[in-house]
Amino acid sequence: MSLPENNMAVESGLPNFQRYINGVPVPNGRKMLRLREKYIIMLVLLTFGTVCFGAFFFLPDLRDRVSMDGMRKHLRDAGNVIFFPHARIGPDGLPISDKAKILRHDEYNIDPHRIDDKVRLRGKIEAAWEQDKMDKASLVDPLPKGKVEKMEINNQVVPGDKLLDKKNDKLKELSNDKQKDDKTKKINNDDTGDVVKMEQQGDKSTADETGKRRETVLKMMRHSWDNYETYAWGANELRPISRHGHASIFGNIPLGATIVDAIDTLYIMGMKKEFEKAKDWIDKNLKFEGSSDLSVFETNIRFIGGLLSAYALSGEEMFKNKAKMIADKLMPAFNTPTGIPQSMVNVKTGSSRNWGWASGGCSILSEFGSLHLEYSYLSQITGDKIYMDKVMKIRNFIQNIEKPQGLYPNYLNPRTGKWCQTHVSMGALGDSFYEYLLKTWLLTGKTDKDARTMYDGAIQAMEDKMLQTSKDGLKYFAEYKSGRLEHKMDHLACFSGGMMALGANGSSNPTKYLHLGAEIARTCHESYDRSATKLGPEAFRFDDSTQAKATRQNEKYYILRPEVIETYFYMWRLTKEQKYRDWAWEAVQALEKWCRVESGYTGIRDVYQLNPNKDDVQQSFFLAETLKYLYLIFSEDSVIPLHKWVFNTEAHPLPIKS
Ligand code: DMJ
Repeated sequence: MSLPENNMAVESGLPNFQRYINGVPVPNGRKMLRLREKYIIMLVLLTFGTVCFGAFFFLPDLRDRVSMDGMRKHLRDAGNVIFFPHARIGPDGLPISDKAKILRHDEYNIDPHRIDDKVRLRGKIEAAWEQDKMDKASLVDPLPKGKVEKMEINNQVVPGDKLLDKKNDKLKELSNDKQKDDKTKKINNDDTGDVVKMEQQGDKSTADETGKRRETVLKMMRHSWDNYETYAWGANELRPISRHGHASIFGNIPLGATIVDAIDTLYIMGMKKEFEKAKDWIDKNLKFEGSSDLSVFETNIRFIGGLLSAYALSGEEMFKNKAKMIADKLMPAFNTPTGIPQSMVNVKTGSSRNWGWASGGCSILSEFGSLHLEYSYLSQITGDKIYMDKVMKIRNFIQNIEKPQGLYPNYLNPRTGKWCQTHVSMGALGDSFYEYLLKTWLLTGKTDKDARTMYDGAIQAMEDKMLQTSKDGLKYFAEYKSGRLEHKMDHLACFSGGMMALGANGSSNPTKYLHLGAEIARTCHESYDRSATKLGPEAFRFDDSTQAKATRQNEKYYILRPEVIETYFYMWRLTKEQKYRDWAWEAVQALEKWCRVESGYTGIRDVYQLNPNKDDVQQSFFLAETLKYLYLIFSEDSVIPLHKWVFNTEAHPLPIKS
């Protein structure tokens, strides 16, 4: 049987490159490529070229870091984490797999300081609690219990022994006497009958208006607190719309994060009944015994900071003991060759680790750099130097290693002691490191000169490399990424206006830094003013067509953050320009309009939309920071005076060492 003509390959048993289409042989022998084939080849070459170009210019980490030797070290240092990555935990405390979605660092509702979600986590007021009602006047010029040598109250020097012996009565008496002299006006708080001291300065109308604004903030605090108490007592945070507890960054163990974070605000606002209830809960329930990985940074700034502040304000030993108990549980994090702590500790097992996403398991600058205030104060009040030793080891290490162009990158490997990349930020991942250098200098009564020197050097480098002026004249700190700038400023970075102003005194050029603080405040105010809700986005950008506005959907949310208001607070205290009080009042009105719900306050998903969707989370820092700074803006300077107190990064005041 003859084979069909078109089956020559089978016939000969040899390969043949004859092609057939529908059984019909396609003639061989064509020498030229068809036009379509040429286009395909060109397209392939073009794609290849684009990928190479992109890899070189847009992946600076790779360009900087990829070498066989580097790769070998990276694999060695990563240990088994690289093969068995830890489960990542979502903001509600559930493993990400349970959420059936991927959490990204900048995803909506993720605080970059909360790590994996980013994620994402600061004399006492020796005024006594009055037996029947809280007299706000007794909050004047507070000092820490047992540490007072002498105290100046309204220009009178009072010896420490007198204060200690008759502390509350004496303070109240002195304050009240002075108030009478000054014809200080008092008004009744309609909720409780508590007495709030009015302005001593300015004309009557200013005083009245400011007093009303302060009352409004007090009512906001009551609304937040009462609803937390009603619907989420003992849980970490409140879900104000669904009306139940929210696990938060601290996972499913109910640690009462809101109670501890807010307790000093309750004290400062004179909410005595609530303070006592919070104190009782902490005394009986705050144990930190569950098995959960906790962020060392967030636990420090919110829990240890909150407890230390409550101790400094009230003198109650219980707060100090609780702070020490928690700090002791975090100790395993510091067991690294460099002393740079890891990000998380399991308080039950004592195991510690870093976030997998953090540049391959590195420690984060803003986290290990934001322990110094709390740990040094804890050593001071307990007499145990172990806490101070831990933070001094971090300090010495950072001080001695090489800084690329004077800058401090966001990630550091705690095993090798090398920077993990060269991204630098005044916002997420960097921010409070700089803040703590300055504030450590202040907390030590300006004796820790190394801290000041490091602060000045870091700020100078950031000014040189990152400080920008937009087309319409707004100053902002861009993000520095391996020599290139990303023209974006985080809401978090807006704290830097206040920091610049606070650091002006003691700098080489006080006028310049006070002015820079004012400029950053203006920029951040613009980011609020340019939105429909008059609240600011999570991050805003600058380019040819955009100035101080968010351009990406996942940067348009507002989660009750404090940083812009924090800067208004410092600018008000340091300049006394009325506009800062007015800007703060704008924020109050916007919060009332868009974030207040029947059972508390919620974040919103898009500041550029009227009637925005809500995230149903009342963050604990709203009570700890946002409301506290608002209250202080509308109070006299003698309520937490800046020459006696330093706020940690969660707005928890600690007394300056005299
Ligand atoms: C707070 O927990 C602290 O202010 C921290 O330093 C940064 N992020 C939040 C509030 O936005």
